[in-house]
Amino acid sequence: MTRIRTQVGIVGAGPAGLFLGHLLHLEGIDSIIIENRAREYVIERVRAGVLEQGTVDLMIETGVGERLRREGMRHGGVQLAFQGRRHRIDFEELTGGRSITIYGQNEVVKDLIAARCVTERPLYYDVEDVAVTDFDTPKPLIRFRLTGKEHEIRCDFVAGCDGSHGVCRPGIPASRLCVYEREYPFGWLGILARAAPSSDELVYALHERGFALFSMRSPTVTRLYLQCAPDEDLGRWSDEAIWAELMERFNMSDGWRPNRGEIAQKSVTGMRSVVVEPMRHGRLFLAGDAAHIVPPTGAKGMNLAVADVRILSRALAQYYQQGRGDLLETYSDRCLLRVWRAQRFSWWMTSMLHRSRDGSGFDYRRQIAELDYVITSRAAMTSLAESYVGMALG
Ligand code: RFL
Ligand code: PHB
Repeated sequence: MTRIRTQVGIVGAGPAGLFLGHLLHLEGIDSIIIENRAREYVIERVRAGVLEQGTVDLMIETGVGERLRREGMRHGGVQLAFQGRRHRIDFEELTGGRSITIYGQNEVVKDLIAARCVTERPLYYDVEDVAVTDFDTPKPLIRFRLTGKEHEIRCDFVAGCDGSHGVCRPGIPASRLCVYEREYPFGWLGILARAAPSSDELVYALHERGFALFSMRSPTVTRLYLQCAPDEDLGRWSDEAIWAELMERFNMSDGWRPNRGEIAQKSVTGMRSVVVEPMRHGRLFLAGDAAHIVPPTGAKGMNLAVADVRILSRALAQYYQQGRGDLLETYSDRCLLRVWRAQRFSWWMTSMLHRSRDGSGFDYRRQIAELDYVITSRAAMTSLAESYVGMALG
């Protein structure tokens, strides 16, 4: 048995866990990060692409934004497409100069891993059988196996940053949690294509056949999504069928289309909204997807994870530097304010842009009216823009 002692034990090396480790290091606080997947798997996983201004600013301020500054693609707006036409929502003009940046989640993760390696603080991959206990006592315990050996970490606090399928949240007695949940009756089929983006901005499209999203990762890689069934069988989709469906849904009267290219990756994701309250149990603090999930239409998941750990790192810094726990006490409430705002926005974007299968046509006409309102009313487009670029980080 290997026994280790640290101040903060972090479970999960996604954006939440790695960013927390980085922020704590800058405050002089010791941590150990454990991850049950392989390093390559975590880096290769294709996920989010949109960073809010606050996330970008935090990366730059804390010294992990150098490559982001060089390679991130700054976007001053997005486009909404319906009935064959695209309409621009100008974020910069509507929000006093705020914008979003396209930079893959895996790039964020790579930059944070590089920063962690420089600190020489521990980051263990491929750990097995993780169990978190004693978080109701002053000395929580994390147990796991690494290369066949049992390990125990005694710490002051545990950060549950282990995503939606982790062990931290299920380790809390159900009677002490309130879980709010909504499943959506659709999923996204996503592809990465080796093709130059044919638009400088994202295009969110509602078509009679369903939602489609045009995004990108770099000047040579386009990212595209199609609304599908939540349990869609990818095997039924040949590359040709995916392109045919995309071209149909992005059929614009000005002739605009995504560029085609070799499909490098494809996957299907279901969509749900989840919020766990409270986000703290004794000395266990949940952050990121471990505490909440949003449907991806609002592009908020990773940004929420970063916002949570920023609040948590400040609270822990106050505890260690001033011996005070008031920011730890208010951690959950402060995070949940932003989380529920993001849930509302993500739900609204999802319901406005996806085709329900009720077949009556009422919802579709209502959605077109809503989109028409958003592109013609300055108040409505400002509301979308403000929520999309995100609340300033507190
Ligand atoms: P993660 O990234 O899931 O990381 C959790 C980590 O914990 C590990 N883990 C464990 N480690 C140790 N022991 C255990 N028992 C463990 N169990 C699990 C996991 O292997 C993993 O490495 O959660 P985190 O850090 O909270 O980050 C959240 C984000 O990953 C997520 O919210 C976003 O990807 C959501 N998302 C988007 N967010 C945005 O901000 N902007 C976007 O444009 C955006 N687009 C998306 C998205 C998510 C998508 N999918 C695939 C769900 C688009 C898609 C399609
Ligand atoms: C992405 O580029 O992967 C992306 C962009 C916008 C979203 C979701 C995902 O709303």
